[in-house]
Amino acid sequence: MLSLVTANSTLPEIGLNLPAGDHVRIALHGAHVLAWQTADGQERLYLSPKAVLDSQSPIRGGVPVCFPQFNNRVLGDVALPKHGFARTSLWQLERQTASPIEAIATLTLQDSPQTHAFWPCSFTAQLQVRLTSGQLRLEFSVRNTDAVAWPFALALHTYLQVSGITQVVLHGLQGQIYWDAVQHLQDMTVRQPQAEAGLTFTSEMDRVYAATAAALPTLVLHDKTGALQITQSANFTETVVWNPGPVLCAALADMPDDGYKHMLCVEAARIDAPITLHPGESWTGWQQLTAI
Ligand code: TA6
Repeated sequence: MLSLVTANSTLPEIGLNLPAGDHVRIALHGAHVLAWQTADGQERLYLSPKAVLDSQSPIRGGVPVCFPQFNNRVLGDVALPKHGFARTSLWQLERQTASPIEAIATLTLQDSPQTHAFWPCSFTAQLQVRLTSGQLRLEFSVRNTDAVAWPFALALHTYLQVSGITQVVLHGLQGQIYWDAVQHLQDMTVRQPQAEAGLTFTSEMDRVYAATAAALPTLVLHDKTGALQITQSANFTETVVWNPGPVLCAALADMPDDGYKHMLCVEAARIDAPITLHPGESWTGWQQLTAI
């Protein structure tokens, strides 16, 4: 038995395990990946010790699935909750498979009276979580089961665990054009290219980098404990890099004051050009994390 379902009374979750020790925990609430440990025992994702695990609230850390809206960037006429409703919806475990070399869980969210209270659209969304040795791959798909077309935006809002935010360096974004939400929150037209080869973190950062197919980022996060390669499918046209820094972090009720020192969000996102799906059409995109 290489994978198992566990029942936590407040937050039902699934565990995926490999014989060498790689391990993933996924909550059905939000199809939220809570933790990913590699065989060396290292936890690769950050989950806030103050995260609210009540099956209602967004969970601070792990991998929130932000759908069908990113942040508060309104889609059409519908006012959706920040980062959409997928992260606070109860998903179903569709299937689970395991072999000595990989363990996979597929979770599904379908429109329902609960989702219609936020968004009047019919859809089936899936998150496939695939664990192999030293690697975690998250594949999100969505199908329009409606009679009309609708747009959506999306992010896999991955919180990576770091040993110390001021000591890590993110490589792979040099030359990429970005919007800086800390400096230019009110003006998304201000864009600039990333000058440095290695991005370092000394204060709050909230940037949306363009990731064109021609220059698809293969990012490498260097930490003193090792390195992590981060890749995403070309149809995720942006990469978001976020760290709240000390001031914003202290204002987040579900973060310890020094939580910002131990996390960095590197998100595969589709923000600037939302996708319009026509009836019967599907979209699939992925993010992959590899310990190197
Ligand atoms: O992806 C970065 C971001 O959009 C930031 O602007 C920040 O608000 C963050 O997400 C976290 O959002 P949350 O709603 O989870 O507090």
